[in-house]
Amino acid sequence: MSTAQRLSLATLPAVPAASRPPVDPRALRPRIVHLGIGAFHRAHQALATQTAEAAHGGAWGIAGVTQRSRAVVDALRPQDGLYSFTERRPEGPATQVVGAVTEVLHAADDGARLRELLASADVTVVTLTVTEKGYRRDPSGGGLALEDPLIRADLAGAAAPATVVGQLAAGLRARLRASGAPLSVVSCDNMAANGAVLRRLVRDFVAASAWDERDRLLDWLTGSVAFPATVVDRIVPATTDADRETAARALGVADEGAVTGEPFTQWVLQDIFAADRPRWEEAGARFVADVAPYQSAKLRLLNGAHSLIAYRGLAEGCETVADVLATPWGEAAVRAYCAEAAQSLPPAEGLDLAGYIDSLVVRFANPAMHHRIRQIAMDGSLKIPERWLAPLRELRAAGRDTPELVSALAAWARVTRDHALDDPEAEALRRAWDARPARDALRRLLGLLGADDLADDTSLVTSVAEELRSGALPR
Ligand code: CS2
Repeated sequence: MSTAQRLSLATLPAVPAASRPPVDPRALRPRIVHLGIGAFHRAHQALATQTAEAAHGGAWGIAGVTQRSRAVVDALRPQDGLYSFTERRPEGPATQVVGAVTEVLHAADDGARLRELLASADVTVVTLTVTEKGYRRDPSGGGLALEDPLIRADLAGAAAPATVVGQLAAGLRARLRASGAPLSVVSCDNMAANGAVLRRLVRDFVAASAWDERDRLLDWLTGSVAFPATVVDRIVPATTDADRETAARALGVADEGAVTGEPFTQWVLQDIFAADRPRWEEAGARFVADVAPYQSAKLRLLNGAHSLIAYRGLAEGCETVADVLATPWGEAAVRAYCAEAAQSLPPAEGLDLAGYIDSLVVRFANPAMHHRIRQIAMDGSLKIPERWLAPLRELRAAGRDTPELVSALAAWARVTRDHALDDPEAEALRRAWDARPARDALRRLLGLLGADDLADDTSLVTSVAEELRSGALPR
């Protein structure tokens, strides 16, 4: 079989019919701008957009923007935006081409086109998956980090803003000038209250700018731009060469943009859109008044358990999530952690937490996933506050014991001490261990998580230090 040819509009007719997109990619136009066109977006929102389009039409195409890496541009531009998604079913992979992406932009190189699209009244939705660190929040978890050098440069009027918030604010300003057409800006990142957070960051940026129309822009944002909160869920491991080979075998052409993911997918959105949008409900998305119960359950159970698996697994020499689940302690550790974290979740209608936890164990154990724990361990300093510290604070305030969260923190602390981490705070985390005794190092670590309150909680710090000293193996 020759796969020298790349997937593209020209080679699409050669792809087996069952794997071709259910829509004609040529009939779409950019009506959505997506910031952060990584694997997750391609395996989740882009796929849902295509399903919605196939069922309901609307010509919903996506202009996908990559922030720094040119790899996505190099992968997708020669392929006319086409790529494949391979669902990793335990019984074997299933590959389908997605044709929802109509153009790929690089934020720095294509700044003018990005602004033009954000100003266009034909674009009514902006979605984002830029990871926690893309938001540039103040380390204490509040508003925009106004001291961040890139935010400062963007505020000083960089021609192509380097930060996501700078790009959005500049685009919204251009939109108000062009038409003032309403718009929905949809954060799809793993943060509690992601809509409200993003709204605040954009407003902080505008308020700190020297723009003449600053006040008018803030008024218009209030009345015409919605920032719905969302919960997104699908486990999407980083694509490997083996995945690209699987895709090429299924397609008969090479696909440099291939992505893969688990069968499960979920999208819950706050029903406050300001303008036209794809009928994502056709793809199973749920529109609800309040996403908060879903968000906390997902962040604290799935993502929290993921981080636990990552740090305990690293310390134990495991490679993948499924490896951890296959150890004698893996499933029990996940269940014990989830049982504790679930105590921080209020009962919510339609949310069966016990069933959710059972399904997590099955999803994590899927041997077809090869989900590397190093991928999850990345950027822990930004993930842990959302996943562990929020439930930890609430449970402690309610007078509850938190042995599992304490032991999770000890596992993370051990990894910051013994392993090199991919984290914006990696250097500071390592240097925290210059302090002795361990309790002082732990206080510093908690400070780096923006949790000075917990760093001052002597009983918590002592418990984590004891867990660390005992070197207790996972329960
Ligand atoms: C993971 C998430 O890498 C991580 O931090 O916990 O990417 C997780 O796989 C997704 O949120 C699942 O929806």
